[in-house]
Amino acid sequence: MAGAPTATYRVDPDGVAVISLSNAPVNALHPDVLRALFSHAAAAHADPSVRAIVVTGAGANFSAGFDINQFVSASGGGGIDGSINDAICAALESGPKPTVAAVSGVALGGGLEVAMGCNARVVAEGARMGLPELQLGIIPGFGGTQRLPRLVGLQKAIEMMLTSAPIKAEAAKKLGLADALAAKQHALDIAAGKAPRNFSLTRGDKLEPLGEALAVVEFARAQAAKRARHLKHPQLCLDAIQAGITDGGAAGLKKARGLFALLGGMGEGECFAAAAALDTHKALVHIFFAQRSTKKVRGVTDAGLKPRPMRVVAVLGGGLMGSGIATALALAGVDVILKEVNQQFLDGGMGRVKANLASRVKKGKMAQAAADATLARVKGSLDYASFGSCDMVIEAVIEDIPLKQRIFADLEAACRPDAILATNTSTIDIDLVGAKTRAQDRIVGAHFFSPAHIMPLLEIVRTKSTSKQVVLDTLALAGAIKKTPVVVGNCTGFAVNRVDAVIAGEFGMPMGPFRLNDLVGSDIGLHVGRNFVESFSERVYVSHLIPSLNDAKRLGEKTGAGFYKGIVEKPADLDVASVMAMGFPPFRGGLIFWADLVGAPRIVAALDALSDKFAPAGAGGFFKPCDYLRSAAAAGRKLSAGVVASRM
Ligand code: 3H9
Repeated sequence: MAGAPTATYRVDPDGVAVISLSNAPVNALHPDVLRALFSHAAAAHADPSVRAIVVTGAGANFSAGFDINQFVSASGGGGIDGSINDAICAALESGPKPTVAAVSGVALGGGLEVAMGCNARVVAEGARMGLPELQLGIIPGFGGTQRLPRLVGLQKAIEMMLTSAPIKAEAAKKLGLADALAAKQHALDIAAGKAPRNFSLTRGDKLEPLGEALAVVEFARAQAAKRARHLKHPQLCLDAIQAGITDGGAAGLKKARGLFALLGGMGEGECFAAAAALDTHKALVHIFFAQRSTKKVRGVTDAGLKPRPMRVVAVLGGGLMGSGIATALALAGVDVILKEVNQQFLDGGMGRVKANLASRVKKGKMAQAAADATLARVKGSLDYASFGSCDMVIEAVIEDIPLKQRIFADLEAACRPDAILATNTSTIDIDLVGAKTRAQDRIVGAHFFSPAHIMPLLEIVRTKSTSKQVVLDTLALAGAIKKTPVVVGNCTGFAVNRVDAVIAGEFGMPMGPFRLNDLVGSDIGLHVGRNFVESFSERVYVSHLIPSLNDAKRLGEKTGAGFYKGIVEKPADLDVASVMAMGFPPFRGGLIFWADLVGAPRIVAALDALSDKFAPAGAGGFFKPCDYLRSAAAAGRKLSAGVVASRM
């Protein structure tokens, strides 16, 4: 179990006091960590045996910044009084002893700001440093808006803040954000006057002359407004930077200061507090935690199981989807077998993988040698001969039920009994795909979004029979190939929604066929369908879906589930899916979060008005609010309070 958030302290025989930020896993700056940091620094300054101070992080990371949980919980500053920024100046920047930050892993947000408060930074290979606060809808609040421009120059600093992108150790050294290689020696060199002691709040050598600097800020303002005209917090960040340029670092710092205003304390912090008060901040913090929560699935990730390594994965089908999936796997170091039905299709698939990699090289995302090594991981195949080596197979052929069923039966014969058999189908019931397979527990949906090597979401669709181990393994694979997983129940969700939307919304029918089926009931549909098949067999084909819905007792609204139901484990999963697959703006927090901000009554009123306008006869059609929305509005209940309940 992780220990309580704190900072540890020791004084080494060479006279260097080492303060280590300690809050696993990423040394987030919980108020208790900050309190301990400042109190140890004060002790070190007061101790005559201490010649210099090194601030570092316990474990692999320096610090990932201020503890984001504090923005969610109202527990506030934990009793800290005074200003963090004043404390950084007094304890780290301008105290009697020189301070050096020893950075490894990540120094992000408040973590980098603490490091910049020190008189020098020593950065380990592979470290990443950045100010990603804008991604959370706030601005750097521990002096980053003032110190970063003075350390790396205004243009680079603005770019780092507005894009939230971290830079690597090598770039930090080139830019002047990192100073030297060995933290202790550097601290002692500063103490002995052999190396300069820099005060990043007041130095000005990297800043452009005033007129030029203001022009840079103006340009950045226009760019930020063009990129996202809805967003106010990038402008607030630029306000704070501008104040530092016109009035000096100390004055700018005051303007950027805001922790205590946010946490109910005493600071001024106009810009920070203004950003923190916006819904954008709440939405982005929600998405931060929601994305991480999708990796935790009750009954699976807490079941004491360990994910099995996925070293060899076969992909069936080298079309757009299959080649994208193969690319994503190979990029993560997985050995891939790409199978096609003939040489021409196989050449096409391999060509697409090659083109995907070439595009990354062209964009500067990877070197040619790395692309060649990645391509070498993908082996083409026209048969199942090598499938005995596979840990997993992902089928990505055309949406044809009999074809998929045949393939899954073949896979059962060709693969090891413990290999996972996954389908990338987006429209077909997974139970149907695997209907002719004996080992139902190893069948799972792995639904990628096109282009599969770029889109960040992976829907993991589990059936009633999919084993926990298989879900866990697929979750781990998602992590390895850098996808955000969302585990959903077996249904035809998004695709069904789209079909209904097109037919009802665009074509003008009052209701899409799937919603209509749920309203009438699958049992009625089955009965009517059989009659049709008997009477008009030359015109009507036998439905595979309706009988299986009946078998699963998914009769529609009368049993609470038909084509539609709540299919996710928690509302945040829908938020993540809407952001990562549908392009829903993250600064609105995802579909359900946003709907709760707006409120069910307002949404119902708007939908009713649209229904009246476009379906005055009363049918309501596409715009008619569903019963769930209407009942939430009537009861004053949040939508997120009820979007759970996979009844699998
Ligand atoms: C800030 O600093 C504001 C200041 O300027 C001024 C304030 C007044 N706090 O992502 P992972 C947790 S704002 C709390 O799965 P990875 C995370 O929730 C901050 N928790 O791992 C997860 O918990 P769990 C600015 C945090 O290796 C666990 O750590 N900083 C924080 O893929 C592992 O995270 C940022 O925006 C945090 N700051 O990526 C950086 N950071 O295991 C945000 C992480 O319970 N963090 N956790 O699900 C990141 O970008 C990534 O987490 C990081 C690791 C790159 C660090």
